[in-house]
Amino acid sequence: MFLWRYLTLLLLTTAHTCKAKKCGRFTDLHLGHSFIGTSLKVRLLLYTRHNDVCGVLLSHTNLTQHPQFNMSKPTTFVVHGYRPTGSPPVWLYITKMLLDREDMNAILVDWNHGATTLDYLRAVKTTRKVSDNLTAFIKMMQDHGASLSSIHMIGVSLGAHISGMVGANFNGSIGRITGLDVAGPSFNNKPPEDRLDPTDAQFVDVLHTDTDALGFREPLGHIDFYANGGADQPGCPKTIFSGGSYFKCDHQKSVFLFLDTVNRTCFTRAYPCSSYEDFLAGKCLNCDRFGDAGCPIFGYDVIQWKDKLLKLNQEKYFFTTNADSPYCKTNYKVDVMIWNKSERWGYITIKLFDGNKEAVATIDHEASEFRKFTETKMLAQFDSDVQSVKKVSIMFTTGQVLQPKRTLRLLRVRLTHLEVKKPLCRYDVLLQENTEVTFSPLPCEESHF
Ligand SMILES: [Ca+2]
Ligand SMILES: [Ca+2]
Repeated sequence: MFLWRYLTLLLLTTAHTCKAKKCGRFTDLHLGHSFIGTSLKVRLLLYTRHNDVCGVLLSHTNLTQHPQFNMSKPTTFVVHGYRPTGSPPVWLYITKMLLDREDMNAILVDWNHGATTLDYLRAVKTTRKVSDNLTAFIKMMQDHGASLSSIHMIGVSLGAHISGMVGANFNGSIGRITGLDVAGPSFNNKPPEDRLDPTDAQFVDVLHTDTDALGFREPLGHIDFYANGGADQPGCPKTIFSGGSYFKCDHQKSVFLFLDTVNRTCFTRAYPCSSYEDFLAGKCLNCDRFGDAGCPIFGYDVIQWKDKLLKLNQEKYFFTTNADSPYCKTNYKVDVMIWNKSERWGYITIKLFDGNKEAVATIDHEASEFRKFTETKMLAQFDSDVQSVKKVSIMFTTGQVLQPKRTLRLLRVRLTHLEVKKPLCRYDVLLQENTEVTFSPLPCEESHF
């Protein structure tokens, strides 16, 4: 809903402004161009707070004719990737979002002529030329007083490798490169000089959303986020019968997840872990190495963790999301102790209520094991945040339909919001399989044990 309102507003404003003066627009091509193939043309569209919806087509030779291009402000380049159909990316409003967030020069790098071809390898070959073009442009910016540290390049797919090549041309002096589902095909297993890597900028942050198809598998930056494990995204089609979106949905999700952090819709902490399975099992919730700041927040603001991250080894960071915006989940640590004589295996669904709102988490990535007087620790990821929890409901299921229904006798259940950290407890709860039990949570008293 929010996205559509944003787009409509943007279209109306653009239409209005463009009547008054000519706005530079992203090149719109079609499938015919893709069949024939296109030769490279790099167009740079500048947006600032004076012209946040009407792009100015920048000259590659003379910057003095663009008074709104202020070199004392930070500059963010947004670089797209392969465009097999020739159409403009759907996320072009990113420049407006960046400007709403920060006073800067936001430059959309339009290399649609070059990216539009049925031959992916041809587009890959073109990336080096795009990076040379941008390198020459940034050198010209330097001549006009811009500092490399104040440059941020946001690269999508092939655009991330282009950003990496530009960064390498400046020996890693560019301030920051953000790679959004960095292209995998023909780059996986390539040496660092032929792809994005941590030496390409002072800080390199990377988001992986489609490691099993279009995205890059291994870590490439100072921090690498693997959303929902990095391979497949919730809300994206699982079969080819869903048409074209099957191919690009996971890949494109990287941009939407990032945008939610630019406009502060989302606040998602990511946890370093050796595998997604261990993360889901709640084994990687320790953030001590980051001190008071806690584990890094995914997205635009991760730059605040730069100094700490530069001292650490490359590692995978995990978080999960909802299928739609707002994508953030709310994480709780759940500790359960039972007093059944024999062990139980099963799945837990928890709901939190504040009187109006309800949040749900199902812990079903694998069956949890419950043993007498032994604490079972789980990670519960709720689809929304409930500020003041008045009621909690829990349901236990084994997933087995043929065996008699089981019971789970909880000696104690403890829920700890990972941000708020004030635990909620309940003692002596009897769960009948597949039957929801609702109760009011109590403050936890360690004296019970
Ligand atoms: Ca590199
Ligand atoms: Ca995938």
